[in-house]
Amino acid sequence: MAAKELVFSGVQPTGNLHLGNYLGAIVNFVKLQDTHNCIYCVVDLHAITVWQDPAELTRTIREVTAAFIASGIDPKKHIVFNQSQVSEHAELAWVFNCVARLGWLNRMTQFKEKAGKDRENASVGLYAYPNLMAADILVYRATHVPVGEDQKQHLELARDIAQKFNNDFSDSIRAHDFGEKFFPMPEPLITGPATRVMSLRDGTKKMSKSDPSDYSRINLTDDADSIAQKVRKAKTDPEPLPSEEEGLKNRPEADNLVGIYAALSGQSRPDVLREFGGGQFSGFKSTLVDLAVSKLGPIGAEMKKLTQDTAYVDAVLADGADRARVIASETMNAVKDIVGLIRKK
Ligand code: AQP
Repeated sequence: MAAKELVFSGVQPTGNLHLGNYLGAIVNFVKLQDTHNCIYCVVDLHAITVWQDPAELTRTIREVTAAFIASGIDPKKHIVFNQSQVSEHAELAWVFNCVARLGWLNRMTQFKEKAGKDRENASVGLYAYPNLMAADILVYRATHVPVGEDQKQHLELARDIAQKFNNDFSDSIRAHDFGEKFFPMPEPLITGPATRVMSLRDGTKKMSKSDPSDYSRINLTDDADSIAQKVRKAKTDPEPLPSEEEGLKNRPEADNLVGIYAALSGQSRPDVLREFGGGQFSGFKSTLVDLAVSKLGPIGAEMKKLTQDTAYVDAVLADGADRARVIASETMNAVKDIVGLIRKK
């Protein structure tokens, strides 16, 4: 089976979706629909690697689905579903638990950051998270994975797992007529001027759902007043904006706001600096507020509308899961044959 180009990516339903999720990932999901077959997943099994309130989890699964649709993802042309409805993700993850090496997982910086000092108390799921992520991608034998910069290391691990599986089972892969390699090497797509959106309160920290300060991020459901307040309060420095990119060095907050403006307006950073270079932040921030409200306002409004129609959202997820399962079960059957597990035929 030759690998065709296929896009897969996921977003965790773990709280407020923010501008980082939108610019780092969802905007690119939308663009790729024109050129690729795409599978976009609400990765709820990843969410429970940290305890989630059950009712809140159900709500956020629907909210992320609504964000996908409100941002312009077409669930009829492409596939949108939640991970737990396709059990092959968890099944393949187990096989990958047996392929990946402890040493590989020990190097994952996200686990170290999330587990913090109390590592003994972190869930086993949080530690094995990258193996499940590799399974998410490879159960569709996806070739391209649009993600933000923070997911680069996990993508490299998925490639290592694909390669080790292909090597460990090379004779069996050939014997079963799957060619030389069963899994493709998934390529990360980390593109655009905002692959790492930083906190509005601290330009050296990633904008994140779990930051205790709501002023650190712009949520997709924020209204115009909140967006305006957050942008006006965003940390900056006393210097005017530079006219060239070189002038953004060692100015993380300025760099972040310019990147956000560029990504929202569809311009390059040099274009933005040509327009605003030499000016004060106050003027730049006012224009940024107008831009952010005009881009995010309609998405937030549509999300609110969609989340009220739970029957519609649940039907989208069920339909997507049915279509995803067809592909995933084919891969899982092949994996069982390759590994030597007996399955019902
Ligand atoms: N700040 C960011 N800049 C650019 N891209 C980002 N992504 C997340 N934060 C940024 C990208 O969004 C996609 C979905 O992320 P996720 O929900 O799966 O997980 P996350 O990275 O754990 O999100 P958070 O906000 O950072 O959550 P916490 O606070 O729990 O750590 C991914 O493609 C990710 O790269």
